[in-house]
Amino acid sequence: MRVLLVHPSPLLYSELYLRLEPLGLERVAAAVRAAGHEVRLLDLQVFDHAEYLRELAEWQPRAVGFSLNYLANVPEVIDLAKATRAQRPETFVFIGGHSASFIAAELLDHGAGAIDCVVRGEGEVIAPRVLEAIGDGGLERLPGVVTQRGAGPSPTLLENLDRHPPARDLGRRRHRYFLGVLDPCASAELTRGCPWDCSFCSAWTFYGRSYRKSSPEAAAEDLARIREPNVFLVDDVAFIHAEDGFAIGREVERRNIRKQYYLETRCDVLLKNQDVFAYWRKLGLFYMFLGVEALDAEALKRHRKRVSSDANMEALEVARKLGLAVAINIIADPDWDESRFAAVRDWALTVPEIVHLTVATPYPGTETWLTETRELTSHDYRLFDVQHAVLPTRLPLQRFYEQLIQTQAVLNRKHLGWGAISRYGGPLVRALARGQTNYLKMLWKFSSVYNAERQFGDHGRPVKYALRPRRLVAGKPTAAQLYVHQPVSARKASA
Ligand code: B12
Ligand code: SF4
Repeated sequence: MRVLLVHPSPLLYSELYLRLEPLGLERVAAAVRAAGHEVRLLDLQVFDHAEYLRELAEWQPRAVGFSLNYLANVPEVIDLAKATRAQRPETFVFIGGHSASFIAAELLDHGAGAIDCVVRGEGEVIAPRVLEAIGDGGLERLPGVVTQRGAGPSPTLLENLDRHPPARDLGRRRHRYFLGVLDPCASAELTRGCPWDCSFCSAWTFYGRSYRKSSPEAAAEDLARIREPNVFLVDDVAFIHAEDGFAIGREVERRNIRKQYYLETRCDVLLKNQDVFAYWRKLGLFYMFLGVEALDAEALKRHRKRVSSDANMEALEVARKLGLAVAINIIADPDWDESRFAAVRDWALTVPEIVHLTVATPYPGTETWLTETRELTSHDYRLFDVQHAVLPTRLPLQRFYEQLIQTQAVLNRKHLGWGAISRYGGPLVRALARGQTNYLKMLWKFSSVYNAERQFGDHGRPVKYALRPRRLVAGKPTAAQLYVHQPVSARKASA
């Protein structure tokens, strides 16, 4: 059957720093294609809604699957599902992805009959089974599948990450994918999952705190297939186990694959496994993101980061010695006043790293969603993008945004505008020589994207779809309340 897989539009972030291929959807596409279906992929980060509706009318897919990793995309995806149903009532509509997995029932409610099912958890194994079951009435018995009639058992994890490498050939307008100066940039996955349990994050609750790896051969084979000169390694925490990083690296070296890489990791992992990062530096590692999150011990404890401030600073030193470009993130709490913002600005200006600020946001699927006692000030999905405050601010809201933007603007001077030209002149010239202008276009865009008035104004928009109110839990949340894929210990206990 004809299956169209769709990724929604970009959020605030992607208007400026990056735009990346929908890797998860490409893996689902590979699995669906392997099951014998004809598959197309449409990424609304680089196509528009009119182009989607045209494809629907002209290609007439039997099924449309939407990827919903980001909560802020919920209203868009619901409206697209409704538009799909209105235009082609016989088309089967299903939704999967990270955020969808935590709010399956409420998506079906919002869809008011336009969504046939929501698929929780990893899509590679289950998506072909869903397509097979269309029309037989037994969808809700499949693992991870939720329909208006009920929900199947817990989703099952993909046993072998080597299966279904991403169908990158289905991507169109790939030249539009970039990550800062890495322009153009592809994405790849070497390992999946995270064994830590930070309170603000849902990567661990999604995968049941599991960790899986590709075989060195399959990982290198996948990198070898990539045509772009730059690769974003999307692993939640890169090189948790040094031996896995070395094994893949050796295979990359053996095949003489030359790329520039960006990856994300933890400071304690960098400290512990310096050798593997140094090795990958030789293989082309260029840019890395370190999840610092907070400068003080109290906030690190609240985030359950399990790392000390001293270790974070030591890791920055190590990254500098390795000659890596580093971006770090700090979580701004809505409770911050002017002096806290000023302290971050002062600190950030003393370090060479690129410092990002995101706003503390309880997401469904995180522990803070269940335990954060401050009331949410908004249930508008669109504001859940870590750039808006959905908890009460100590400062008047507009003043909070002014401080946030002022701080981001100061920090951004380092890597946007003329600051960037002086730092990244070489890579920029190389990108331009390849005809790539994504990075150049973003250099002077900061104030049109990040704008206190725009962000404040976003709170006044009429809300068509609202997030279901939370039910707080007393004490520690249970596995059933937290996880999409149940951790091995919980699976054993319920067996
Ligand atoms: C890579 C990544 C990005 C990339 C996105 C690339 C892209 N175009 O999709 C970039 C860097 C742009 C990004 C940005 C942001 N991200 Co991000 N990102 C990730 C990360 C680390 C990995 C995602 C990934 O590629 N995984 C590998 C692939 C194979 O898995 P997958 O995409 O989940 O797909 C699988 C399933 O979800 C499912 N599936 C997916 N789609 C579909 C569709 C169907 C039909 C089916 C059946 C199944 C299915 O099957 C796939 C295969 O198993 C996740 C963490 C995580 N572990 O998920 C955070 C994560 C998704 N990001 C998050 C956030 C908050 C953001 C930002 C808002 C802010 C920020 N600071 O990071 C921005 C805004 C994004 C935007 N749209 O503009 C949060 C999500 C919060 C939420 N609930 O909304 C996560 C969970 C991180 C976290 N720590 O909590 N991100
Ligand atoms: S923030 Fe990073 S280390 Fe913490 S749980 Fe999420 S992915 Fe793991």
